[in-house]
Amino acid sequence: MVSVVWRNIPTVLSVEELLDKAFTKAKKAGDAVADKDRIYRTRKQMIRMIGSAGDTLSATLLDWVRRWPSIDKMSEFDVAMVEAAVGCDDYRQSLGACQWAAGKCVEIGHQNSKKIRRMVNIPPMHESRREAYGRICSIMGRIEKNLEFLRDARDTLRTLPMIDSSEPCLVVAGAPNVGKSALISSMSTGKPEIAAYPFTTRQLHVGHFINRRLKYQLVDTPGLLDRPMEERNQIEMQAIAALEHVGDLCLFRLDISETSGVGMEAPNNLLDEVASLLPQTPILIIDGKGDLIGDIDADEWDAACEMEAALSENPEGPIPEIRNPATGHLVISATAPAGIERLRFEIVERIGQMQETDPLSLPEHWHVRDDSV
Ligand SMILES: Nc1nc2c(ncn2[C@@H]2O[C@H](COP(=O)(O)OP(=O)(O)O)[C@@H](O)[C@H]2O)c(=O)[nH]1
Ligand SMILES: [Mg+2]
Repeated sequence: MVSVVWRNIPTVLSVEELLDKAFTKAKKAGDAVADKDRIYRTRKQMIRMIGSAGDTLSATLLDWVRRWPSIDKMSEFDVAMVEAAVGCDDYRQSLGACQWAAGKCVEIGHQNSKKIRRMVNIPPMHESRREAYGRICSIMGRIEKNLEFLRDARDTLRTLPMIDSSEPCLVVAGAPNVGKSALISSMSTGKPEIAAYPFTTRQLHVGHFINRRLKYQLVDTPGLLDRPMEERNQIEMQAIAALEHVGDLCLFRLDISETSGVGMEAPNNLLDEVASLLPQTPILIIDGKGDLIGDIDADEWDAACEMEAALSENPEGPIPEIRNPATGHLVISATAPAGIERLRFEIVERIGQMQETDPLSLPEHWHVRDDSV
């Protein structure tokens, strides 16, 4: 299952633009015909024009059908995103309409060319060409709504998060303002991409880091896991179910510093809720904003920050581990930064253990040579 690169879906022209492109090309094809005999010349010209218009339209439409990702080949996560963003039925139907129109345009070309081939007078040839153009226009008129749908869908789909379900994926959850996005930024190679879930106006971050050739993806969940159950609609629940399948591990960020203004009770309720929404995903609880936690010994904290800073010079150096004496959770700070490398280490270990269940099994796409044949 390959993840969809939403940015690569091609632009879809409007019916008017598409017809303009096809008829302009057809006119050029007709003009290029040379023959001394007027009847021969006209016949050839008309046949060329019809053929060229039909072929241009059908090739363009089929190219879109081929390049727009097929729902049947998408991961569960991508299907849930398409369903929530634009609706899978309309998506399928619109591409199906393009396919149908492509076939029709070629068919019209063939039918009218056949007629023109048998004609001996010039005026009916022109008439038949005009008729073919009229039929083509009417076919295209019938898919106008579908093309409009695809044009709008493209704008929406391009903002969706891209997650490769064959690589590890970490879902970052926690209350608003707890520092989820900051965590993703501090763990990611390069700048995280900004994406959007279809049901929230808040932007989400998608980052990744590479460890031993595995790409660990980190996804934010704004507005998805941090809202009360009763406010969620069915589409959102589907997306959460998809996160459950794509997420190997959930990083739950607790904000136990005083800054977020909520007591411990609210985040604990949220943690229970996240655990019930993602029943099969192991949850790693981390205490965020470590720089603001009073319980941690200041000297120990400073030493950890120094060790963490030294890692950028010497990646093989010791990785500091800070735990909150009050909770026992790993402590991190995106601003210091501190605890980030320990968290990374922990993630890689955990995911490694999960994948070790059958050491003889090869990843899905690996080829096994069978020497017995
Ligand atoms: N002091 C401190 N502030 C942080 C830390 N992580 C995030 N913040 C701040 O907390 C605020 C919310 O962070 P953000 O990542 O946007 O939270 P999100 O809503 O969970 O994505 C921002 O102003 C961050 O600068 C941290 O480790 N320490
Ligand atoms: Mg955020």
